[in-house]
Amino acid sequence: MKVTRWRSQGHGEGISAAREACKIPGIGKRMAEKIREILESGHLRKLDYISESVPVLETFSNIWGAGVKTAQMWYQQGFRTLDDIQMKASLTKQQTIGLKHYHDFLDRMPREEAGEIEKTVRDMAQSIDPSLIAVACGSYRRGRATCGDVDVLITHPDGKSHRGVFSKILAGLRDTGFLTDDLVSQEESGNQKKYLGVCRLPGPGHRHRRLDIIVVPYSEFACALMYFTGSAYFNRSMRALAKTKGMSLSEHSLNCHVLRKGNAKITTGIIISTTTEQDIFEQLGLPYRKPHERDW
Ligand code: 8GT
Ligand code: MN
Ligand code: MN
Repeated sequence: MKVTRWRSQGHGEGISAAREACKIPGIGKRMAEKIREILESGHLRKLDYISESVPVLETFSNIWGAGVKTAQMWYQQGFRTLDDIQMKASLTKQQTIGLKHYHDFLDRMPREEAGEIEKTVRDMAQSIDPSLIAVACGSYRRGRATCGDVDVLITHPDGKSHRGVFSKILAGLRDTGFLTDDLVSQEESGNQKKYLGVCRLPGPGHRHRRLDIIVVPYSEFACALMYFTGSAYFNRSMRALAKTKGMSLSEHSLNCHVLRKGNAKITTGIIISTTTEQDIFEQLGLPYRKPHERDW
């Protein structure tokens, strides 16, 4: 980055020496050093480093399973391209899958395809138990035209027959070749079970798609449905609102009489029974919002 002239904001005069810069309140030794470098060379090397690294870090952190820290580490190891990563980086199992499907995962699928994936999972679930409920949440339920992945939520209205179906559904979907890779085979959160993986619809021309499958007890269905529908921003503001009312909202339940000290919960409070999303809105004193009105 070329800097031809440096003017400090609000000080009018151009700065001619780092010594002068030091006198400006708030400018310490490090900033003064940078000013000196710019004055002497018309250039700040650190900015070159940042502007060169940003697109590379973005490319790297778009690999599923690689965060900003991993991307920075790879950059520091001298890697600059996905080929470098492929040949030289040491990858976790998830990052290997992420790299293999790099372009497929970045490509958002048309909602019609998400609908077919939802149906494939639902058909498999209902071949195991016809009463199982399976709905795609996330961006699909919010009515988006394209989806980054498919988030299928599964439950059973009798409150108990959801138990044991998680592994059966996955086994069934593996046997038909629909599931191609597992990222997280089983993540448990209380009574909820979550699978994160990769699927591909049969027939030519289909790409690999990210698929999440979550099985929950029916008593948690409404809260899970709302949580996995999102958007993440919507969820955050709903949780913040609940907090202001001495309540708490999670993917498991809506609780009241929650005692907090600062940000810390002292008591978990009492679970309010919620059968539908409407119940949650009502308990929070809000008018109902359809999924497509939660897309912000
Ligand atoms: P997408 O089309 O990019 O997949 O958009 P999405 O369907 O809205 O996002 P997602 O990553 O598939 O997550 C599904 C829902 O889970 C989100 O809408 C959001 O409401 C909820 N969710 C959170 N927190 C988190 C989180 O930390 N990670 C993920 N993956 N999902 C979260 O509220
Ligand atoms: Mn999604
Ligand atoms: Mn998801």
